[in-house]
Amino acid sequence: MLNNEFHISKQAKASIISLVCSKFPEHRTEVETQRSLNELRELLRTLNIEVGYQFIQNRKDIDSATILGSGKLKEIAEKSKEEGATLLVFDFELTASQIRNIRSLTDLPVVDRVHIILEIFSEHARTREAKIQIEIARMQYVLPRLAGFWSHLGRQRGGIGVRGGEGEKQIELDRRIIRQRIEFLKKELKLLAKSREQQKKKRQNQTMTAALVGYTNAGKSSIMNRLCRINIKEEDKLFATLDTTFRTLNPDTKPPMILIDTVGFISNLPNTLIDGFKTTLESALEADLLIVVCDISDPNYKKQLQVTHDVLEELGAGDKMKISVFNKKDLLNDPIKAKIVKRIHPDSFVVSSFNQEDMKKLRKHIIDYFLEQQDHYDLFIPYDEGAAHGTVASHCNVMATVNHEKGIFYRVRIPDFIFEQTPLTKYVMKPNDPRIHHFLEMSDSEDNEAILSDQ
Ligand SMILES: Nc1nc2c(ncn2[C@@H]2O[C@H](COP(=O)(O)OP(=O)(O)OP(=O)(O)O)[C@@H](O)[C@H]2O)c(=O)[nH]1
Ligand SMILES: [Mg+2]
Repeated sequence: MLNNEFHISKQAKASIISLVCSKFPEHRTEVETQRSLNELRELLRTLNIEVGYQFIQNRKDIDSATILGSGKLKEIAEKSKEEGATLLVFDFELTASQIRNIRSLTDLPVVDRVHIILEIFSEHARTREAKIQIEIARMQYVLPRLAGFWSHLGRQRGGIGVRGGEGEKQIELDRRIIRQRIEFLKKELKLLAKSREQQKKKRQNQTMTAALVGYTNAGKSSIMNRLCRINIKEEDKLFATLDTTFRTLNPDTKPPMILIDTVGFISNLPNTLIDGFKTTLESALEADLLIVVCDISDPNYKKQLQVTHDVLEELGAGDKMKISVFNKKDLLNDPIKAKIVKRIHPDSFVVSSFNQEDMKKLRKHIIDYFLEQQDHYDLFIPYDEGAAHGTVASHCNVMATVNHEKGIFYRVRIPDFIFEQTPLTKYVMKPNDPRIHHFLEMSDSEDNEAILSDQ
């Protein structure tokens, strides 16, 4: 029904349209406008929609009825039709009446950037929760714009348009159906959220989590794949990932370390989607560590990084512990750029997810970070206490071991709330025990190689 009818036809050829206007955020200068249009091209490429002409108008003020001037819009329509374009895509959000007005001036279907993003999201959603969130967002977007859509649809259906009274009645009916559907979906979403909450409680205190966040196409899923050696969809398309995915970074650590892959950010993310994805992102934002991934080869990487930090701030994750990862260094023509970035962000990693050495270093850094968060304990366990040795193996991260004639010395790292639940407390050596220094000298000290060894 409605749900299918509001999808954009993939056979469309689109003209893309924007403006430069000092009063219009994100479109104040030619550079900003062009940057955003390039991104719109990528969004359309992701949908396999061909892009024809690009039009930009310089304006002092915005025309509230049509944004661009009516003369310009007529010219755009003429040229677009000549070229065989069947769709006008505006690189900013349009209101219902603006869509209607532009449509009647140009006699071509009109969609905006938000509609395109929603279209991509609805194609890429995989889990039930993501699908519902997108359907709600789409319907909330469609609801006020229904009249505009109806006139397209009337034409598409019978080629004769919709007669006044009949159309209005139908619109009212559609509105009611959509509102009921939104209510129904919201209830379903609540139920799903409840079960996710229960799963989260189960995970809490049993795992350490790091979430990969960042602009769309930065390489989050690729890094996740390399770090966990698994296979998550990675594609040169915007918004390849829409569902939060959990994977074990290292099954050998205690508790296990989990990496989370998340949906990518984009500038001007539609508000309806920010709300919808807050729930999906929430589990990621509760992670102990955020790994902020940025595509350093993109000329707009600074802007992308800014958007990422702004969205994190908006989601209340501004103060979380973060590691910055600048990815795709292999695509840099000028190696100086990597050095400059490293100087500005001294604690960051400049990597390529294709480079094994880089991924190994990053993985070690994340694991070390988690281990350093844990308390260390020095234990001495006599040989005949078999159960205790078993507990060390099953519950602790063993950083060093030394065999002695009476037993085994262990230096372990383990969160205190877990350690206190084990029967190991009675084997803890006093901090000033002179044997500790001696044992540590004999061992390779805090060598994490065992924990880092390939899975
Ligand atoms: N040259 C190069 N390409 C990379 C690198 N890392 C990832 N890519 C490519 O960049 C594209 C996007 O990668 P993804 O891992 O899907 O990006 P993502 O951040 O998960 O994107 P979304 O899920 O859309 O938010 C894919 O075509 C990857 O193969 C890299 O280090 N160098
Ligand atoms: Mg991804």
